[in-house]
Amino acid sequence: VALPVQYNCRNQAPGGHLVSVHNSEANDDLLCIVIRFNPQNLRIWIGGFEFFQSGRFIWTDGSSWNYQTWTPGEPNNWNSREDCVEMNFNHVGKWNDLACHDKQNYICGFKVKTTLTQTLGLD
Ligand SMILES: [Ca+2]
Ligand SMILES: [Ca+2]
Repeated sequence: VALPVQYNCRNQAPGGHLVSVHNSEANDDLLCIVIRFNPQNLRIWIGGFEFFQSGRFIWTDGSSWNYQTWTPGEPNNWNSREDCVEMNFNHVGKWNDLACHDKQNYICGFKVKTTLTQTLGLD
């Protein structure tokens, strides 16, 4: 899957991935982070992408696609070339499918629990 920013996340830390969103609270939290740290440009990649033009979306971290909050009319697969997912295009807090090679900010997620467990295990 052509998802360049995913590699940036992997380079930040082992197990890093683009953020996945599984409920409205997490979606609101994410929105708050973006508003706080980059209010001049709220559009941002999240870790969803369309699975081989199937119309089905999945997360880059392999977690289940159990929540979605699309902008009305999206995902529209514009020009048959939109397979990645961004947040805050036209509607604040909502998602849009977009061509994966577009340059944009992104948020990485890390499995904090796993890291903590492994660190404690070494003590
Ligand atoms: Ca698509
Ligand atoms: Ca779209």
